[in-house]
Amino acid sequence: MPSNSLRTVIARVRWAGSRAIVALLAAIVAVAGSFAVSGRTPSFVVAPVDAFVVTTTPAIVLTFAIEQLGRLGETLASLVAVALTIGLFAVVAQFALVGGKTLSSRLPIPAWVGQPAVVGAAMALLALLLVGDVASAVGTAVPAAMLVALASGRSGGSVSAAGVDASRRQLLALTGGAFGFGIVSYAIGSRRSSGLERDLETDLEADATALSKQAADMELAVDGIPGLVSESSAFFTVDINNIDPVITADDWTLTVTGEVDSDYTLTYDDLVTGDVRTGYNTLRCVGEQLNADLLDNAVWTAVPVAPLLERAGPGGGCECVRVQAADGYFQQFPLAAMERGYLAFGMNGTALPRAHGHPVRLLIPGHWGEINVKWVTEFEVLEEEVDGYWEERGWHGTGPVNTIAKLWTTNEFDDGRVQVGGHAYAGTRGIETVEVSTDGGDSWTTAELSEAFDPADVLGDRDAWRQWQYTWEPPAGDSEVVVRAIDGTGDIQPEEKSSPFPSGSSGWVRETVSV
Ligand SMILES: Nc1nc2c(c(=O)[nH]1)N[C@H]1C(S)=C(S)[C@@H](COP(=O)(O)O)O[C@H]1N2
Ligand SMILES: [Mo]
Repeated sequence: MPSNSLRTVIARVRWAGSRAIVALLAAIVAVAGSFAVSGRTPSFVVAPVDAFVVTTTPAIVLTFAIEQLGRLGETLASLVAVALTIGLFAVVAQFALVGGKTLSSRLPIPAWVGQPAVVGAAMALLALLLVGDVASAVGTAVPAAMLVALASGRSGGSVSAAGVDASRRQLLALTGGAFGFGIVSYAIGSRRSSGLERDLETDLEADATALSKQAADMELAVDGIPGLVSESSAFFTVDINNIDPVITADDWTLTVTGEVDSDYTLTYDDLVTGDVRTGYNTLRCVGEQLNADLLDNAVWTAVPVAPLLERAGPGGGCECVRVQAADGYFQQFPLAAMERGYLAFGMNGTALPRAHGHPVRLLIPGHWGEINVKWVTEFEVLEEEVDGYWEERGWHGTGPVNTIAKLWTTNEFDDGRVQVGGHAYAGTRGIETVEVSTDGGDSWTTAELSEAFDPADVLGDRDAWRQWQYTWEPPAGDSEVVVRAIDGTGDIQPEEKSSPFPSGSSGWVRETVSV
């Protein structure tokens, strides 16, 4: 009977089509539910997929993303990770829908019970495999099961025995519902994940506040450039993963191991009762474009690394250490640099924010941002040198930072004068002078500089930026403004341009000013 078999085929296709849509919607609400429960933490089911995406992305693509895309690259990577996770859950949901139907036909339970139960269980199992977190797993299972239950066909008020067999109108309603649930989950999840940061001792906070005030008093009056101390929330972040580790101060330990006389493990309370210092320190990322702003300064609360290393009695053939972090990041660099480093647990008068390495990060004065390892967990003294995370990908990020004068703002005054300004930084060499040319580099004038911080207030001598400004009356037409810094050793910032990869951008910043 051809018409009958045709009907069967149509019915099959419809069931397959609506099943695929229901599986996709179930996956969307499952992932959203996990976010509502976990927020941006490693318990969110997207976290391991995100880490997988980052580690399997070829170095050349990563370099492009860092150099050319910056924040946008991070957002794209996040979206790819979310899409892949939803895809993974959808495939599993698809099998679970079929399995649920088969199960119902074998057992005396209706499909509209069997399918939601099996889909819910499958989502929970997948979440457990991915993140091993029961709350997150329940967060995926409940909304997915509910969605499948709602999708179970009801004709004329009676529940269809066939299970998922949604009409087009029903599918539309479910799609709307799933996206609505996604938005609500996003809002709930975004509000979580704070509150794990400890209060700093009040006296440490007072020291930090005093240094912030002092910096504010030293600032030049220039519109459009950042202050001398960056707010923690505005301080740039660069991470290998889009989802930061969650480590409480009580859970944190640091192990000093490898080629040492005796290993030991330090707790947070051991650390903060050490030789605590408060001071300015500037970080700059090796991956930033010449005139970009992956450069910030904060007031850190920290203890020196040297006595902590000394306590273990470091040996080994290379005079070098590998530092490991909770996000799988690692760096290797000389003991000599480590011995001038700090372990920071406070930033601008509060506990170190999660984005900046809560509860403890390294600060290695004068070196590129990448060796300032966040969420630090282990120092391993080595016998032989090994590559760090970024060295494995072709970067040379462990050397001292390049000298840079940034031109971040141009202000035109009513009287016809023009002001240019920005920040300058040269690591532990310090900034001595900033010079400005308004004729393309033929002649140079000294710019006004913000007063240098007292080295006693800086973690790492002179390792803090300064502000500069220059105001003049330009002739009508175009002026080519060029800016360069001279560091504390008297070296002029090199003129030659180089791109960030592999050793950091350098060269003079040039800008055409037209009046
Ligand atoms: N554990 C860990 N530490 C890390 C990174 C990272 O991805 N993981 N990124 C590094 C890089 S490349 C830079 S530039 C600095 C940035 O520090 P910030 O995010 O606090 O500004 O952290 C460094 N420390
Ligand atoms: Mo970096």
